[in-house]
Amino acid sequence: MIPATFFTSTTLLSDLPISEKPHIAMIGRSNVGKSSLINHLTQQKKLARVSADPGRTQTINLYDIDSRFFLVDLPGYGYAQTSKEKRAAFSTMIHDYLEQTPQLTLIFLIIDARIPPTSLDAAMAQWLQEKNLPFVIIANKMDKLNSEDTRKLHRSLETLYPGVPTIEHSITSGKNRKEIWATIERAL
Ligand SMILES: Nc1nc2c(ncn2[C@@H]2O[C@H](COP(=O)(O)OP(=O)(O)O)[C@@H](O)[C@H]2O)c(=O)[nH]1
Ligand SMILES: [Mg+2]
Repeated sequence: MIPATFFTSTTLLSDLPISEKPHIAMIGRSNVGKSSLINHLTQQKKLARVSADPGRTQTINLYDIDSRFFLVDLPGYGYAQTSKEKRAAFSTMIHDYLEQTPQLTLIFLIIDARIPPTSLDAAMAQWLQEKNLPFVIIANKMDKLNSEDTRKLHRSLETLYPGVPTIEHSITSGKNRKEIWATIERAL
């Protein structure tokens, strides 16, 4: 098992560690499975808090992975029941973090494979491309799709995000956990 521990939780970029260790960040809408992916990768069920209750993670949470790098759990965007002011602040915090963290090595943009990509996901992908930030799309909850749904998903991903690498993933089936690790290792 990979040694993984909670490192810090903050809303202030200035509180982030000065360490030069790489950051691998999870972004995506609330409830899409960002925290679950961290737990799945590290095989620790309770490392990152998973919630059935959307909009919970409102801080930037860092997890130390084997003293080599940080996995970073970011607040979900677009949760409708968060107040408008808070939503604006979260999105500023997310964008500031993504733009102002030189240690940021790779971003996993996690989408729910069951729902056609939302305008927020598309806006985020476009913004990441504009900023030249390295990202990979994780199509999550693949256990919920049949083969016809999977074909449709790929068609829509190819149309919306041409050329962006995509990895299918599921915590339930364990699909592509190793492939995601390999992607992280290549980025480090
Ligand atoms: N079926 C299924 N459910 C998942 C998967 N990943 C996460 N979930 C569920 O989705 C919900 C939200 O997960 P969470 O990790 O808290 O999402 P976050 O808000 O993006 O951090 C939880 O009930 C998880 O158990 C998956 O691959 N398949
Ligand atoms: Mg979460």
